[in-house]
Amino acid sequence: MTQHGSALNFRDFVSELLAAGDAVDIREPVSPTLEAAAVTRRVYDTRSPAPLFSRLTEGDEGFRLLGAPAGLGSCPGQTYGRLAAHFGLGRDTTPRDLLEHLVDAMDAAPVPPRIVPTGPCKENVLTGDAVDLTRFPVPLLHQQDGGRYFGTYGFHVVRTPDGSWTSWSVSRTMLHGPTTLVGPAMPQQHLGMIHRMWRERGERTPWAMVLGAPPAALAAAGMPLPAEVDEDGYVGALTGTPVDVVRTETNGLYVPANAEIVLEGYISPDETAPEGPMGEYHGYAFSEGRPQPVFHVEAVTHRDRPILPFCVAGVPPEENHTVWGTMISAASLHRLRAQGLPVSLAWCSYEAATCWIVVAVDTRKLAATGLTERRLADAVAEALFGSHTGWLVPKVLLVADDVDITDIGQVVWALATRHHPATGHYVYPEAPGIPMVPYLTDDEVRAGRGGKSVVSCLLPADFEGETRGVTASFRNSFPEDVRRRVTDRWTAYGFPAPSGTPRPAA
Ligand SMILES: Cc1cc2nc3c(=O)[nH]c(=O)nc-3n(C[C@H](O)[C@H](O)[C@H](O)COP(=O)(O)O)c2cc1C
Ligand SMILES: [Mn+2]
Repeated sequence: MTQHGSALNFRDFVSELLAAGDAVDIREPVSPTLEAAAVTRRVYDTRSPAPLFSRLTEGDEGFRLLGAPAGLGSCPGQTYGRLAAHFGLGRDTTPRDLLEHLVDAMDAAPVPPRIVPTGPCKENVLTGDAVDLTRFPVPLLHQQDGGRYFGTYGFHVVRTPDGSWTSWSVSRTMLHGPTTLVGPAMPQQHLGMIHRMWRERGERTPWAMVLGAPPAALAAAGMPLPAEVDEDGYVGALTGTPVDVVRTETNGLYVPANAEIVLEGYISPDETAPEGPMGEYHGYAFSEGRPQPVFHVEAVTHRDRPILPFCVAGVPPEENHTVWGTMISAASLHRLRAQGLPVSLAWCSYEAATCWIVVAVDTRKLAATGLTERRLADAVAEALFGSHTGWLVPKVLLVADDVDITDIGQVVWALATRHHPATGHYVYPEAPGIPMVPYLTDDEVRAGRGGKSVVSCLLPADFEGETRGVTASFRNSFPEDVRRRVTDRWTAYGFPAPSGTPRPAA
């Protein structure tokens, strides 16, 4: 018996999407060389169902691919349905409810995984000469890429030498040879930190990579939880169930028992190989690859007819925005609240490609703090830019919480009408940040600092507990009886019935 449900079983997740019409089983032959990725890119752009490629022109018979595993939907009221399914939540879940769910689990006691003797991931066990990654239909994702990417929607498993901390984290891996992968392990990310601990001992880093993982586990592996926090315990708290894990064949690590594909091996202490370029989360492909650590695969285990999920990184919305951005939003919201700041929500607008986070300021609480705008901006900058989560996002927008910050239209309106260009802009040249942000100068990339800002869309009145003017909108410009009469008689006027939830008015 293996555990079930869309949060803790990838195969069930795919079945649920198919049943809901949010995935399409493609039986036409499709090439993993650019064609599958082109379909997936168009799926993101058109908000179409996720493509399950069941017949590929390369790779072993029966091996499958799933594109856009957390792409957005076009059904009104179900925009976030595929993402919500990662957590076993309803297809109509709102970003606000999802964030509160993720934040609550950060405060809950971790629920450690449960070790089980075996599971579906052991249906096929390949070791020694049988290990050959090219049996899989490894996709070429963009014509400018330096290679095929095996791991764009899977997570690394590593453990500290003293065994005290197990890390699950998402980071890309490119096919390098039949038994090797190559990919980044940035020193600020937990994969890089733990790899360094082994290197300093002169040892190989025991490593595994999990593909087609329980969707809640994948999302948690893409979440900037603090160092020394085990993502597996967070998944248990989040889903209310310990994750079933099995021991690897070769290196003593533990991996989700029902994963589609597990790669086992080690990260070489010193060997590197060129990796990239690849179209990236910010929406650009830069022209050069870089030397990165080599991952040696000594065993592969997989389910029958395995499904390899993948993300085609680039302009929004793809999984770097829908999953990574959402998980950063939750971790940042938790951090801001923990610092006692008057914050009601935080949201990495998907359209901003995880390069800004909007923070909704609770204006009723703000006035009571007595903070000036400068001191609020500094306090938010200190809370975020000094943390693992805030390292990832260079810009912070402060917006009063009369605005629904999960609605990009309202954020643009607030930015245009409330941000004062002379006084509302605070820069933090010393703040550390991810060096991948496209606009950073060479010096900033080398220093790993700068290019970070807080942009205030707060009005002076917000600091005094007052409101300036009244929003001229359906909600505020008409008395309730007129609004009700208009909505009740909508079809009688001759309009089609509004589909889904109306866009919330400010
Ligand atoms: C689809 C997806 C792809 C990602 N690709 C990378 C990547 O290639 N490199 C990287 O450092 N982080 C990548 N991330 C972000 C990390 O997973 C994230 O920052 C996470 O917090 C890292 O784990 P850690 O906090 O345990 O270090 C990706 C996230 C997602 C959801
Ligand atoms: Mn971590």
